[in-house]
Amino acid sequence: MSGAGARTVDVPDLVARARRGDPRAVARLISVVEGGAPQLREVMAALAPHSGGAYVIGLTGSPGVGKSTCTSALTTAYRRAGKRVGVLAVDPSSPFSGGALLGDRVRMNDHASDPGVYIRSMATRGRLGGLAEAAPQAVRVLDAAGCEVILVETVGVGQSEVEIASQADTTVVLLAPGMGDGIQAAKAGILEIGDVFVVNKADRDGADATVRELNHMLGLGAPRGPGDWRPTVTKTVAAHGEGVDEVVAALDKHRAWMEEHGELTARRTRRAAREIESIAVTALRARIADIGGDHRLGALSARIVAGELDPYAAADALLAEVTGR
Ligand SMILES: Nc1nc2c(ncn2[C@@H]2O[C@H](COP(=O)(O)OP(=O)(O)O)[C@@H](O)[C@H]2O)c(=O)[nH]1
Ligand SMILES: [Mg+2]
Repeated sequence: MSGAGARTVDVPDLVARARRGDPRAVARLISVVEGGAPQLREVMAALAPHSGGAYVIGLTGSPGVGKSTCTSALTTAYRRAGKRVGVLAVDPSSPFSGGALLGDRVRMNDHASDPGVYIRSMATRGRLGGLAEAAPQAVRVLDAAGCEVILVETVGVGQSEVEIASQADTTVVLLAPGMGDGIQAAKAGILEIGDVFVVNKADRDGADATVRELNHMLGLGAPRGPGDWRPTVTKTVAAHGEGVDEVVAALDKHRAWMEEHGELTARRTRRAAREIESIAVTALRARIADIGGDHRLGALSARIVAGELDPYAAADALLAEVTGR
């Protein structure tokens, strides 16, 4: 190996090892996709034939609601059912990334020593856009590595997190009693994205009221047809593993419903379409920069201001230059 030496990645070897369940190979592949390394394209091409087998579950909700605790409890439940589990924590304050109470860390350490569980937390790098782009690629790595269930934890506070949640096959929205969480949920638009709702911390006062409020608000939504999915609402005490089997049952039910109605493929197809578009738009921006975008834009803009050109014709001219047509 010469020149690029140390940074060169033997992609076919790495993919083969990841598929045999080597956690270091999985970690390396995720680092490649996360860092947008030169071999990102080669990695994605090598993974493509091996993806599509995983059931991707997104968990979202306000900080502190119990997403990490619930993710851990779900991991335990799926492991008991003999499934290989991948966990992707994109919550920067997540216990998976070490920012938690000792109890949470101990629980995750239990999973960390289990060869049937792969846990990865993703840095936001202070840029939500970067995160949104890398997360689906990291999911693909876990998928190709043979994880049958992938749990993706995200903070449900902004548009970007909502987008990440929408990259899952099934989206779980967590709420907790009190703190006006129900109203916050409506504001953040997460009522629309939830397939399975979980009222966690049911050991606290007001859980039943939150369930009622949630059911009421879900009932106010668009009228559903007879075959439509009706979001489920269950209570959990994730810290004690209570109610987790009911959540698993709700997830099974939602997955079965999606398969029966062609919704699983439809969702994945919509997701892929958005992903292609996003990659293409990013590539287009890069090419505009390559052809001296600022200069070209400046010249075209001056002609618009002078009344010689309209913005649509100017955009056409720019696109023609970029695409060579
Ligand atoms: N009382 C109670 N506390 C819980 C429950 N589930 C989680 N917690 C605690 O709530 C805190 C936040 O949980 P965490 O899973 O980190 O929330 P996240 O920020 O949504 O990931 C931790 O101290 C947990 O131990 C529960 O069901 N009941
Ligand atoms: Mg967390």
